[in-house]
Order: sequence, then structure tokens, then C-alpha cells
Amino acid sequence: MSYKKILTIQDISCVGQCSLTVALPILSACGLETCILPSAVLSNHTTGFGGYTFRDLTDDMPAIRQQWQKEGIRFEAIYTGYLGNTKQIDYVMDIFDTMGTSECVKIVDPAMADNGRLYPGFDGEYVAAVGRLCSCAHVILPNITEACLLTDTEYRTEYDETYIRMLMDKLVKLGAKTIILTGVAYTSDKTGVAIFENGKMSYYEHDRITEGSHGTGDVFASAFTGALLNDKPVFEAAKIAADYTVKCIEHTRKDAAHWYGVKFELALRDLMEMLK
Ligand code: PXL
Repeated sequence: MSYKKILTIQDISCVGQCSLTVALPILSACGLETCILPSAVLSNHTTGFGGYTFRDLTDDMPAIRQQWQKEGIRFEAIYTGYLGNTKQIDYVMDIFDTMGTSECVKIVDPAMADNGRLYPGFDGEYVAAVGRLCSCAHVILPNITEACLLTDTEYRTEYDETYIRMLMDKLVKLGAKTIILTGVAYTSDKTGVAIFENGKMSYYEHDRITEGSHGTGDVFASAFTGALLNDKPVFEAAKIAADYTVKCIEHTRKDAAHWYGVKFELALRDLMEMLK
């Protein structure tokens, strides 16, 4: 694998093991030069804590991009996660258009919702903007809640393959070539990832651990991106990311005080081994 430079755009939640504090170490462990563009700085993430501070960095984004452009900096991949507002999404689309190499891989995790609900602070206008961003991506990684919001589909907790195929067909119409739909569980003890690539759907199933799964979307998306840029095929990259995420949850599940994230650091060696 050649040494690649990737840009990841998401918030810094200072406490809570999500977004940049997860993406940066995971991508680095995958052997990638990882540049960051923080979309906001929060004291902690927005789910489960009693409150949070939020410093919006939207207005810094255009000047940072211009400076990079002056320096002739280009990225071989751009991966986005949690973004703060609709204006930021326009700036990110501009970065997609101007800051990638000719082969740049654009990966969008539409991190905005889970368990049937939007994260605090987001609304329908934001969902529509995330949909526009997804249409500019090569790969999108929604969970089922995000997929429903993006496609205006009723959210269900119980479903069959027909429902997942219908969601996938609607996601394809958004425009991304490759779709990784996470948290697809047909039984109570297993869950998995549905993958759409080159017109075909496949499914990777693994054990389902119900406790302690906050932030696993970011862990999965970062590990998937790291594996893909290590030249792993899409299905293999999704499998590696899923297996790594399960290991992270296993390290965390017995520690009730650690409800806000997963101990992803303890499984980084396993991830590096899986990439060999
Ligand atoms: O992708 C999870 C995430 C990232 N960043 C912030 C969040 C969340 C989920 O709650 O609040 C700020």
C-alpha cells in the first residue's frame, strides 16, 4: 500500500470517544497520514450527558481551505462524519470539489441520528443537506435510522430482507455508488452490515452485543475507511470494521461507568493485525 494523505472533517468532542478523537487514532493506526478539519469543538458529545458546550468553527472553514489550496495540498481521500450545520455542508461540498487528487475517494458517514431519532440540534433542513452531501460521495455509511431519514421511509425496529432491499434501492437513488448500511439485524442475537456495490447487495453477519455501543458508528466508519485505503475490497473492509467494532464493544460491555463510548484503543493492535 502506498502512503496516503486523508482529510477527515468532523467535530472534536473533547470527552466521549467519538468523531475526531476516534477517527484520528484509528486512521493513523491504519498507516494513513491523517489531516483534520474540526467542524466544532464540544465539551463532550450530545447524547447521554446532562449538557454540552458547542464552539462552531464554520466560519474558519473557507479560510483554512484557501490556505491549503495556496500550499498546493491535495488529499487522496476525504472522509466526513458529524457536521454542525447546513452551511458547513456547503463548505464540505466545495472541499470535495477542490481539494482532492484526481483519484480522491469521498466517504460520507451521515452521522446525524440513531435509534429512530435525530441527534439534538438537527432538523429536516439539515437532513436534506446531508442527502445532498451523500449524492457527492463514492461511499456512504448510514445506520438504519439515517437511511430512513435520508429516504423518507418509516423507521422500523423489526424488519425483513425486503425492507432492507427497499431502503437500499432508495439510497442508491441518492447517488452514492457504494452503500454500507450498518446495524442490520434479522434476529435478536446477531447483527450485521448490508453492502451494496456494483449493483449487488451482500451481507456480513456477526454477534450482536446490546450493551455499550455509543460511538460505534464512528469507530466502524473510521476502521472501514482505514481498511479501504489499505486497498482492501469493500466487503473485506466492512468485515474488518465490523469485527474490530465488536472487539471494541467486548472490551467495554462489562464496565457500566463507561456508557459514553467504546474502549477502541484496546483493540487497535487487532485492527492492525487484520490489515496485514
Ligand atoms: O457520531 C456520533 C457523534 C459525534 N459527534 C457529536 C455527537 C455524536 C453523537 O451523539 O453528539 C457531537
